[in-house]
Amino acid sequence: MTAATGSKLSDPHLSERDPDLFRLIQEENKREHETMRLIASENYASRAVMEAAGSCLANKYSEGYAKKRYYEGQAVIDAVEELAIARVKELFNAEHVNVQPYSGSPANLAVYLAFCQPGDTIMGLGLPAGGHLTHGHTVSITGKYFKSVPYGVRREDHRIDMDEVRKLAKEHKPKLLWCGTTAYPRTIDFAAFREIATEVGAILAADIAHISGLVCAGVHPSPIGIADVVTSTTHKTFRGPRGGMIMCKKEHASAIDKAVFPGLQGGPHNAATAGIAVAAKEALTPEFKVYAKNVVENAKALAEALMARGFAVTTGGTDNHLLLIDLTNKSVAGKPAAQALDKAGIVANYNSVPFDPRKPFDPSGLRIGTPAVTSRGMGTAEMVKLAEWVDRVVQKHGDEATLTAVANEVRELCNHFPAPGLIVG
Ligand code: DSN
Repeated sequence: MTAATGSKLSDPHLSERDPDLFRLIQEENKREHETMRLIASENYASRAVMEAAGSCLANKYSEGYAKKRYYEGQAVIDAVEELAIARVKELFNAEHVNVQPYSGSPANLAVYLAFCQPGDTIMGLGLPAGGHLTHGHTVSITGKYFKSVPYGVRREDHRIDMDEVRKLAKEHKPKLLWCGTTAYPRTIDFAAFREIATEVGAILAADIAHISGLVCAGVHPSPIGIADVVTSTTHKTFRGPRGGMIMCKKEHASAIDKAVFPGLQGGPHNAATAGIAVAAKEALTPEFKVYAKNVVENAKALAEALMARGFAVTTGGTDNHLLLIDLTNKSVAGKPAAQALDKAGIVANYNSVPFDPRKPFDPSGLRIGTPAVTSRGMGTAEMVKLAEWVDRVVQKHGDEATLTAVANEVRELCNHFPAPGLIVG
């Protein structure tokens, strides 16, 4: 029998180990640099966030919570998680914080697990009106395992219909009432939702995934202290790594923590936790407050410039980081418009508009958000230019020469606004 001899694994850089993948990442880096990122849920995380999120912390398993783990070797991981929690608590003034959810959907599932039994009634903004799948949509587990009663927006102004919310809540007595949106350009009235939840004895959950960066910077009202529980992703306006977090009142801390682990998840993604800690540190700075204010100013400027060019912006404008354009008065629907814009270096997504007669896969609208371009330092002058490009592309969506010409102009502008976290050159 021969004894096994140890052999050291080779450990070259990615460019050498896997040139194919390296090339793909370079391609994406180039695309992200040369195009205008206008998907409302996307952003550029800073270099510091990316470094933390790509660190050796990803190697460690750490089921449980600080000082109560199931594996040894946790001194650093405990410190990282406690740092992330402390910073998020300070930022949002939250009583209790859990930073372990893998993303927004698992964070929302933890809320169901903490407060509901299968078959319970829940209420949320319907997807076609700007809600999220996990707020009870029929194709989601949350619409299959719970009795979901969606509320909507008013036909006349496309704003959330609080009278309808109250009427439905009184009639159906939900266990859980969601407020929170993915495609809604206006301020959410958390206090009005609180009143209704209290009247019917529901748990009020606020999903602030899209607006958490705006909330912690004070440019959107905060649901902390109003809602029983608040969930968020960490990579949208918050500018962190892909991840999720839950904030709640102390009385719900144990139910939420148990729901996340061991209820739903195994070991937390510790490198993501570290990225959240860095993002929270960044969000505590005056610079971030200016950033968040600029996100909203840019969205408003873009909405104004588009409306001046005859675009129908739903609700007549925006209070937050996004706008929804209804293209019904144009010669092109949402999907072909989004595809033409993509070819022109303007990356947004097609989206249903309220009461959309078209199907979700081929809807009437476009959703455009300003978080990422604002991270590059673009301002209202660039938004006016962007509106002109959108107009040109929508008018000439079938004309390849126009799309190429706009893409060249977009690239030229982007060269003046390097994005955080990317390697340029
Ligand atoms: N995918 C996100 C968005 O684009 O709004 C929601 O989860």
